[in-house]
Order: sequence, then C-alpha cells, then structure tokens
Amino acid sequence: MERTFIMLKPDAIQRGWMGEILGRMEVKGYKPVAMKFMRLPKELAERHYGEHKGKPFFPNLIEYITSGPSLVMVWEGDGIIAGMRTMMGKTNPAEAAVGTIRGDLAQQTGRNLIHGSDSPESAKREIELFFNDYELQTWNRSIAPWLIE
Ligand code: DAT
Ligand code: MG
Repeated sequence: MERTFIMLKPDAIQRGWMGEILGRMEVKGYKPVAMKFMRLPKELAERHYGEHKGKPFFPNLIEYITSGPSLVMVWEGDGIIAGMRTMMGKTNPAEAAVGTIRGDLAQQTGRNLIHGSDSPESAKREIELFFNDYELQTWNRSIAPWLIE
C-alpha cells in the first residue's frame, strides 16, 4: 500500500483546522501511520524544501514554516500520493477547486495550510527525513475489506 508524507503547516494549527483536515482524510478511509507535533528546526525546513532553495519566495517560506508547531504525518492508502494532492488542491488556494482543502479553507500560496508529497520519490525522501522506522506503525483495521477490495 502506498504511503505519503503530509504536514499541516503552522497556519492550519493556528487557525484550528487540524480536526477538519484530519477528518477529511479519515472519512476518505486513509490510514494514519505516524504523527508528530513539532516546530521544524530551520535546518530541517531547509532540507525539506531543498528543491526551492534560491527561489525568491524561499526565505519567506522558511520563516512561515518554522514560525510555530506543525503536525507532521505519514498516511497510507490506495494511490494516496495523487489522491492527497487532489484533496489538497492547487498550490495557490485562489486557483484551487472548491471542495479541496486549499480551495475551501485558504486564500494565499504563502498560507496554504498543508503539504503533501508530489511523487513516490519525494514521499520516500520526506518520510525518511522526518521519521525513524520505529515511529511508523504497521497496523490493520477490521474495516479494511470494506475499503480495499
Ligand atoms: P506544493 O506545496 O503544492 O507542493 P511547491 O512544492 O511548488 O507546492 O511549493 C512549496 C511551497 O512553497 C508552497 O506550498 C508554497 C510555497 N510557494 C511555492 N511557490 C510559491 C510562489 N510562487 N510564491 C510564494 N510561495 C510559493
Ligand atoms: Mg511540493
């Protein structure tokens, strides 16, 4: 089963949207594998967003992402990497579809609430960056056959 790295950014925590966003992931049937509530150290934030280093928005991005606690997580599900990108909506919330997390709950790219891995390669890299093996829970739910045929 596919795994992805999800982070509820400091604005999601400050605005009280943890429950709403986690609720959307739960009703979809996705399964949590790991969660940590943490304020990202600057070095970790810079490594996580390494692909954007040098871009004009990079300093603001690092300042925002390290400004308060985030909820960092690993979730599992069938096609969850693409599925979560769809549920999140476009990077710019002004362009994100109604019904998506960013489309419904945010206004600006610099305050877009949530991060989700964009490919299997980034999912693997990001999960390894934030979690040790022993922090990832392998567990089964009795409802699994009602979600995955
Ligand atoms: P996503 O978060 O949808 O994967 P991304 O990887 O291109 O988007 O960028 C990472 C974050 O950087 C994004 O959530 C917000 C910020 N960002 C990206 N492009 C930006 C821009 N043009 N102006 C300001 N912030 C930007
Ligand atoms: Mg990205």
